[in-house]
Amino acid sequence: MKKSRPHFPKIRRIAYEGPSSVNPLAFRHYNPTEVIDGRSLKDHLRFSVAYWHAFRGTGGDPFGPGTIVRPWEQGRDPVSIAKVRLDAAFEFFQKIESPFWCFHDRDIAPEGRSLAQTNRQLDQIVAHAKELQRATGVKLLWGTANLFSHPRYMCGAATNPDAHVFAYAAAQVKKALDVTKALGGENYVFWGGREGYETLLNTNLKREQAHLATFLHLAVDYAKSIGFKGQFLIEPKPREPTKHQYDFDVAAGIAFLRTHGLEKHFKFNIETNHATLAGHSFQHEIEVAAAAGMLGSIDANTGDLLLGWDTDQFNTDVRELTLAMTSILRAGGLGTGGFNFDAKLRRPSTDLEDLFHAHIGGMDAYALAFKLARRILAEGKFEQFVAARYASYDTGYGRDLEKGRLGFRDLNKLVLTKLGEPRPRSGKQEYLENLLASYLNG
Ligand code: XUL
Ligand code: CO
Repeated sequence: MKKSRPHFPKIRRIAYEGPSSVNPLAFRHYNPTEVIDGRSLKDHLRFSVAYWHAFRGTGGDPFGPGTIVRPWEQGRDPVSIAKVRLDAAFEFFQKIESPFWCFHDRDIAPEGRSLAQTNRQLDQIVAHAKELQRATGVKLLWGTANLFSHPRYMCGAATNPDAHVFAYAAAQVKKALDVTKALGGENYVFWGGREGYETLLNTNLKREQAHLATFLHLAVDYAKSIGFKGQFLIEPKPREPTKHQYDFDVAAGIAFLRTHGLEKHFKFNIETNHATLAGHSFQHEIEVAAAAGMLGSIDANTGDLLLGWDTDQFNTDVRELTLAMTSILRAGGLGTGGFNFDAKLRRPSTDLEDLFHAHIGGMDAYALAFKLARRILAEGKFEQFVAARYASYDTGYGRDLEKGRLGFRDLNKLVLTKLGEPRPRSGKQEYLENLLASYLNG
């Protein structure tokens, strides 16, 4: 492959310099080659760059257009620009030590005048991406289809009241699955962009949910028919863009999947900012998915406590990430998933270098959280505390109860003849919070 001029000429591959480094363009905690339990940190963490934010984000918001202008965004032919943009992206993936990337079909290639033309353009870009993946070793964590930007999807894709739009969305996802398979994607994500409603005055909720289930069944069937082995993931979000989205949170997602016989085929891609928009903590969503054996992958970002929307910021909150990591590690990790930085630069962060600062901060915070969580789990103090708290279910009538051997009559008799009044026991939250702080603060 022809070597072109670098797009980030002033920035070298980011090196690990250790916790005492003051170099803002170095890692302090993420050492990709560090081996832990026989696996490199790169393989443990499986970081991924989100193409839509890192390479299509311009800083635009509802009050004004983009502010971020990249030097490679030049020329008239959108397909040629898309190719150069991809070159810049792969240079970035390598320099930031990200082993994976993620994209929507429409992020990487422009829409044409017809679906056929759009697909041809996509094929050209995918051929280029395949070559870049081969040359750099960077892999595809997941692919997805953008079923929310184009006006045709203003009332949803799979949940659109017009069957014509459903059909179009199906054709688009068919192609996105072909493309994800061609690039060796390890997962495929459904985020329900506009799969929800603005008002019940014009909505048949039951029918829309049934259509969404049909759509997902068709995707599963098609994937099987082409031999796509990647994991399907649902990414819940409660609102924005629609007022009410059907995949509100992980619990709603599990109920939906089980209701429609889809639970064997899907896991969850949990996004921090989506969790908090739903009124949950990041760790809560991870625990709910893990309890159902459906923890799949993470969209790594955060919101802003003072803002009520999906601000998609880079997360450097080591406390929040350490709690999340303990839950992820306890659940046995993410399998084919990873940590995808679904996060964008703030509108005034216009330097090329800012893209590096942003990802370095996120990667370092996750790497530190990973190490802290491993220590916490290895020492087992929280596990022991929790185990002791539930110990009454391990023996005697408690165990019989868990095994389903006792009914209300038996329990009533037990209390009246033997047990009497329970003795309240402290939950010791403050003690536990101090214990957590002792790990975080050294
Ligand atoms: C939107 C969001 C999406 C999905 C992929 O809030 O998170 O970018 O991750 O469609
Ligand atoms: Co996301």
